[in-house]
Amino acid sequence: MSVVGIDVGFQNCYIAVARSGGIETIANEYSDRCTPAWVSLASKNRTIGNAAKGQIITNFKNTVHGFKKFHGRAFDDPYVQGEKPKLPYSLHKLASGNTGIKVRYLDEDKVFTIEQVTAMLLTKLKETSESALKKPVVDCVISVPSFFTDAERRSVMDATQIAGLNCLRLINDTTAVALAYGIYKQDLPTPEEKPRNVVFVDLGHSSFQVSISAFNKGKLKVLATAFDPYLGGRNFDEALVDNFCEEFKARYKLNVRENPRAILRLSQECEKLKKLMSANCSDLPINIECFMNDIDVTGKMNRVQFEELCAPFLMRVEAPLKAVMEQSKLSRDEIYAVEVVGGATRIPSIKERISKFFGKDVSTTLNADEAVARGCALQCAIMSPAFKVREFSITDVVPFPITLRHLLSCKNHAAPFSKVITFHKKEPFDLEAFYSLPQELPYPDIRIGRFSVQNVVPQPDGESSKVKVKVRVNVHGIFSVSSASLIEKQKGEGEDVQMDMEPTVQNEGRPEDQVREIRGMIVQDKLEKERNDAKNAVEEYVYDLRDKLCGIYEKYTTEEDSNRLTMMLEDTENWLYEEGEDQDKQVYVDKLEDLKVSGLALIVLFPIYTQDERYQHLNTEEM
Ligand code: ATP
Ligand code: K
Ligand code: MG
Repeated sequence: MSVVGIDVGFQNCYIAVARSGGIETIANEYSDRCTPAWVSLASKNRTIGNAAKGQIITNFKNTVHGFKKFHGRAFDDPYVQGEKPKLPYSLHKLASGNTGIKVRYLDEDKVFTIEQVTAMLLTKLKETSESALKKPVVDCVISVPSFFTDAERRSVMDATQIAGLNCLRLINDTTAVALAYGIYKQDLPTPEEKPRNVVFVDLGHSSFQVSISAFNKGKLKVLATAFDPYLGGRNFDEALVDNFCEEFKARYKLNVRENPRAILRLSQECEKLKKLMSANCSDLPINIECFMNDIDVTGKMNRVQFEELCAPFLMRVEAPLKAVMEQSKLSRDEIYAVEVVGGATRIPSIKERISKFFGKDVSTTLNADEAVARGCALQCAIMSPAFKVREFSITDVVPFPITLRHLLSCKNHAAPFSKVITFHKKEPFDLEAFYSLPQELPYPDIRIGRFSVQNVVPQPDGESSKVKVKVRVNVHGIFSVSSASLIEKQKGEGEDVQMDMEPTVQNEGRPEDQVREIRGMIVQDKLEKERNDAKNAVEEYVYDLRDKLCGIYEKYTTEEDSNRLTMMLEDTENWLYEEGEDQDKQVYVDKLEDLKVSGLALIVLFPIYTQDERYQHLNTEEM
């Protein structure tokens, strides 16, 4: 069993695994511990992560990023509609009403569901963990924002299934951080003592999350969560982009907004500038060569100007802090520490505001980028029978009240939980669950799901039967009707008989077809890689033999033969750029064979050897 924790960020993904030495954040094939949440589709293959991010300028229409919050969202949702004009790729309304992504892949127009796109990203993260652990990875724990609702969580679970992962738990970002904070603390209060209350703040690229957890030895209880689902580092980048778009319009007469490539380059530069400004107060330059219409642009900004520009966003930091404190009913002096994580908490004025609100310095004892992934891996380790880690119990909250005919859970109801509700019915019936307070949700869709309770019959005397329905919010934070039973009254003194029934869930299509499609894409990527490798082998052979002709082979070759060989290599090279640019794998394999076997090389080189020896010699390419 694998012990893997994955932080799937809006921008950055991190993986932590359990090895004998403990929990470790691992690096991908670029020796980078951060894998960008990017997927790029192309005419031959897909690239994912760092390689996909590298495609953004050349293949921007088919390079997908910033999709995390499309999970579970209707295409008509205001958030989706608001994002649409900002994206270099196209969104598409699916038959279900959900948001899909439209790209060109294998020279065809294709629409992928968000679950598939996230599954592509997850398969990459799965591979990275498999090469680190040197064994198959299936079991894992994955983080989601605490404000993700039922539909979003179900959608992420579907994505994990499509990717061939078994997600043992979807854990809230800030809860994962709380676990990473608490599990190794030796000095937590005993269960009888007053708990230690710690505030966790995570400001990522797309969202702002705050929670308060109460710690005692061996356990943590989340007391409250609050968030601004629309405040993150990206807002600061966008403010800078807006600023420079205006400036470049005035100074260079450039209409940057009309050029998606220029916008993408500017965004990248603005993000760099923003990060530099976290460490510098003085003027910092922005320079982009050949930005648009062959014009080089320059600009500058300092921290004071930046803070002025971003004042509307900075002002939004306080509300969630206030909300979480109010819900927890704690006073500020009952807060032991305020731990901040997430890349955007590195912005000095963000830290200042948090610290001013709580009247204490913020703590940065956790790794701001990796704490979520580490928490996920710890949760996975706790759930894994194969790994020894100290017991630590987590009680989370359901941030939004749920209604099922009558109110089921209040705000911040402990999670997971189960409840039994009794109905009096003569026939099968449907139950509909929804969120009670639409104004608190990040989007207007309050539906959770419809559930059918079948096989309900009246009592022998024609009266209604008592039906007990068990509902639960599971470890993933997902609501379900988990069981139903009909109570049959017995005449006289007899005990009532309980008959169990299987309630059916009526949520939309399951992801089997999508699983098949993703598997097909993985095969396609593999084939494309082999094709590319075969092409590269021809190219390498050309370079290699050319080098050797002027090197170690020189003294064995007559000038005439050498010239003929050089010509042959040049022809091959030209072929690679023209006709041979885009051939099937077998064509390259044959070409290489030709070069090696029937090529002039064999006949003219090494007259001291026999034909067989020469062949062998060239094949092993040693001297
Ligand atoms: P989310 O949590 O919203 O899903 P994420 O987990 O991908 O997003 P993080 O990796 O926590 O986000 O943070 C990324 C953000 O932090 C980006 O906006 C990035 O520009 C910003 N960031 C990183 N380093 C710095 C820095 N030194 N100064 C300012 N911002 C920074
Ligand atoms: K992250
Ligand atoms: Mg994050």
